[in-house]
Amino acid sequence: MNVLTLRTVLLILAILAPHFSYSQSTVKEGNPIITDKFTADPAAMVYKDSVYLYTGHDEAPDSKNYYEMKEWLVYSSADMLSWKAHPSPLHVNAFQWAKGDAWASQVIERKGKFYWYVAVEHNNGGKAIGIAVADHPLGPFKDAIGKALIRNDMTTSSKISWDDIDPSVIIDDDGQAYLFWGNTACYYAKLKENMLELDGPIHTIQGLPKFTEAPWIHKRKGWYYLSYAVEFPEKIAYSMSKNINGPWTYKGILNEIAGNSNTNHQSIIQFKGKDYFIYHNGAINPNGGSYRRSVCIDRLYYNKDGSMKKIIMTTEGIK
Ligand code: FUB
Repeated sequence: MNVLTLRTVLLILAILAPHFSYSQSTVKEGNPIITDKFTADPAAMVYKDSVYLYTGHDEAPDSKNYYEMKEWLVYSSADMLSWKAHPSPLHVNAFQWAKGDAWASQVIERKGKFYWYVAVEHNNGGKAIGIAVADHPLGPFKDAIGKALIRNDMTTSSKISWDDIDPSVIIDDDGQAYLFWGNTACYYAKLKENMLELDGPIHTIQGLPKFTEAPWIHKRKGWYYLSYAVEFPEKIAYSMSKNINGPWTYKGILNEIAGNSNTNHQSIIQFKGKDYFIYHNGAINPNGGSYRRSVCIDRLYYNKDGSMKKIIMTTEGIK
């Protein structure tokens, strides 16, 4: 085999590897759903007959009281109970313009491509939002634009350097895509059809009392829901609107403080007719906590008027 052929074979194997090499397949009852690693900032995507659960990876040693996050993880399930762990599809080193901090993220599909919006620390300082792209939900993902989509100098409503984190993305029924994100100020902007460029100005959202971070945008039966973390330690609250541009009406607390974790970071999906609230706590003993977090899932229920019932966090999880 000559060098060129060998290189081609190795490249094909690298591309196919994520689809065949499952490192773990578990049917585990109860919360947290993953116990062999610390997982945080869940963002679930329903695609065809499966749910793909993208998470951050808390790697801080027990002695460290701050985030240590270098890569993102992905799990898949056809029933929300049995989760397959796949090789990490994205490392922060994929973004040459970033120097670390693989923080919260969300993946969305458009026309057979998968766009992964991630928060990282920019080489020039301040948090920023990048985009990775792939042809399959399990990757391989690569930097889609070779630079940050959102930089700290592009947003001025909050003076802190970490206000450009926690991206959440939606494609509305008319095909218009929107990106939401923020910390202490909540921002949103339209995305072009290519999902790689902003399509207009960045707006700062009003009507989200005590907004801290972690916006998650979803739509159901003509209502837009913007859930987000409030205060610190964080609870999850939400606002509703009939228009994605607002005005937003505050609807109250959706989830209480998640035990011994300062953060809670929710993802909301409907899958096979049931609604789920996915979040993290610090429940793995003995070292779980704010910087060694674990993803949990509980059921979400709506009232007849479209508002959401308060989440009951359980150790039993879903059945
Ligand atoms: O994981 C790092 C940060 O903690 C996230 O960006 C926030 O949402 C909080 O969960």
